[in-house]
Amino acid sequence: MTRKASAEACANIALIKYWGKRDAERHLPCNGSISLALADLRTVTTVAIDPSLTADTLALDGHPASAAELGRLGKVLRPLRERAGETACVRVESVNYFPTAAGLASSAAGFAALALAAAAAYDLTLDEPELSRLARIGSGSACRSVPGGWAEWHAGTDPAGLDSFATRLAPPDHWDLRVMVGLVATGPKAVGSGAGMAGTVATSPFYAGWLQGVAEDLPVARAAILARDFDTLGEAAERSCLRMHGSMLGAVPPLLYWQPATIAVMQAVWQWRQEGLPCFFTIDAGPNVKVFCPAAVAADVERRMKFIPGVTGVRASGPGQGVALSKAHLF
Ligand code: 2P0
Repeated sequence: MTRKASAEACANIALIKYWGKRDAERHLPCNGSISLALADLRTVTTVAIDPSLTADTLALDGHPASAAELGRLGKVLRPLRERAGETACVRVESVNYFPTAAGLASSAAGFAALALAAAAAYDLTLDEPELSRLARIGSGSACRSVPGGWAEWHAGTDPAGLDSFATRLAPPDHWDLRVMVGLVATGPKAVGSGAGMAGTVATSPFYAGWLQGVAEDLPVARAAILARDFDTLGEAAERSCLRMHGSMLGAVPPLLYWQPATIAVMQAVWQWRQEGLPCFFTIDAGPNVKVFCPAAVAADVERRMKFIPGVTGVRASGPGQGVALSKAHLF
């Protein structure tokens, strides 16, 4: 008999960024980070335990996964199998409802959904910190998609990562901000974030400054979210983004994810703020720019972004929920 479960999770956008690992195998970060889950950038993952299989299978948006992706799947499944006393293989399908591998953190939603769906398929009940740690083993930022809403990933100090998981700072309806994902490129990027982080930690003289700045920005952003202080949060988020990218520029070889259109959006956002439009940007390990603003001005920001040359699309999203089981199986 095949046991099957599906789960749905949202991507998340880091406002205070995660950049650099103290343990690459376990995805243990050098610094804490703070994020907002995005309701409209979702992944659905179905896991079926199938004793007739001789190896795990994984399909991403209908395509067979690479060996590296299967390796990450195995890392997440291993602790669940040990705990459940199971050896049977699984068939996994995951569908993203947004462009993958373009700095939109599709792996975050995917591994959060995988952790819950796989635990449910193996008939295990994990509490939220356990699920968050499990999702982190697949992809670091995935741990923040488990609680969803406004979330903080605690870097932790435990070598095994027991204290490195995300908790919810506030529910999605705490503050009705909008995030506009400005699409600059949708193809896969040349340097993945894992390699980018490793190069920055190992070679950038700016990395120590990055860590010092993030330690100062975390309490500022946390308090600004709780107080719904938009300008303070926005300033901290832009600072975090720019310092993260600055640390990459100091790496050997240097790492630059921006395209001309990335910079055009950044400069437009600064101009719009001067004109009185409340909005800030943030950029992950890719060329796309996310602009966030209060819901009341979202339509104006979206319209303006679409006019910027090189921006090929804008995907608007409000705050999203944490990971949840879904009755809609993919197969
Ligand atoms: C973040 N990024 O905080 C940062 C900002 C990109 C820039 O987390 O190697 O896919 O799986 O731990 O989580 C993207 O990196 O990396 C990321 P792994 P992940 O969202």
